[in-house]
Amino acid sequence: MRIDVVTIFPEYLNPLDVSLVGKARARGQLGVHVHDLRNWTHDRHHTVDDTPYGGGPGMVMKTEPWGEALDEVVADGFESGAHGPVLVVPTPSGRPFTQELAVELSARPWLIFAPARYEGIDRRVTDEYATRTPVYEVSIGDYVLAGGEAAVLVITEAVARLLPGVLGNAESHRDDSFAPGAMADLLEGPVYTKPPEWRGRGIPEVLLSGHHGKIARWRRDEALHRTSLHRPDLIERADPAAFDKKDRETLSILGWAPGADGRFGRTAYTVEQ
Ligand code: 6GU
Repeated sequence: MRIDVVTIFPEYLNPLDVSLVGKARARGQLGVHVHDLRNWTHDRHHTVDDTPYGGGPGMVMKTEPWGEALDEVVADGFESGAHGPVLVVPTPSGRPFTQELAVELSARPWLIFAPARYEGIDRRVTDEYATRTPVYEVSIGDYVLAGGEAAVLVITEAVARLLPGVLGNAESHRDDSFAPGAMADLLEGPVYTKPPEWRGRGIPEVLLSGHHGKIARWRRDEALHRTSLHRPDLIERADPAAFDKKDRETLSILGWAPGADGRFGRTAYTVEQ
């Protein structure tokens, strides 16, 4: 996969040199190219923003530097053999970034990130590129960052770990919270490792039992418990067919019951958690 990032803060992307993404780059599984947007300005002050038409607070990023930058980045990429670019524009007004979208992006050969600072990029830039290539406007959550650079780091890491051969253990993403499959749509419960006792705290007996069925059941119950506590919306949304008889017993203890449509909702009685 090839990744280009055009930004006014190239150093902000330095973390892409380390950890999983850094290793993927070193192994040649990922090519990352960071570009300074100000290289495509022509005035003495390297101006990239201006006041918004219609008034209001803040500044808007200008069309011309972005247009020239993206044209050149796209042309250079094609010249080095890249194909199938998609433009990813991190913005708090984008669609939510989910594991599903990470999987979709990980199947693309070439991502071009255009993170904005200030109040955003002049709309005409995305409108223009949308005529040539898919454009994804993506938000990483319901809060406001000063710019999209942190979102580029988040999205790149979520996508890179899905690339073939990037994770050491091929099975490591099977049980991910939000991964499609066995534990779909439940948060993962707690995990433990040696020593067996630390500051007077032991580990749950069942994990030492060697009884795989009981361990799987315990993990599932912990996942249901944690999901009920932190993400009740996931239980409300879940396909009830995903819950077996034991799950239903656990959900009942946690204060959930199936409604008329079979989907689970809170009962009046909900345990303290
Ligand atoms: Cl992608 N950008 C900014 N500036 N704020 C955000 C965001 C992105 N996602 C959530 N908040």
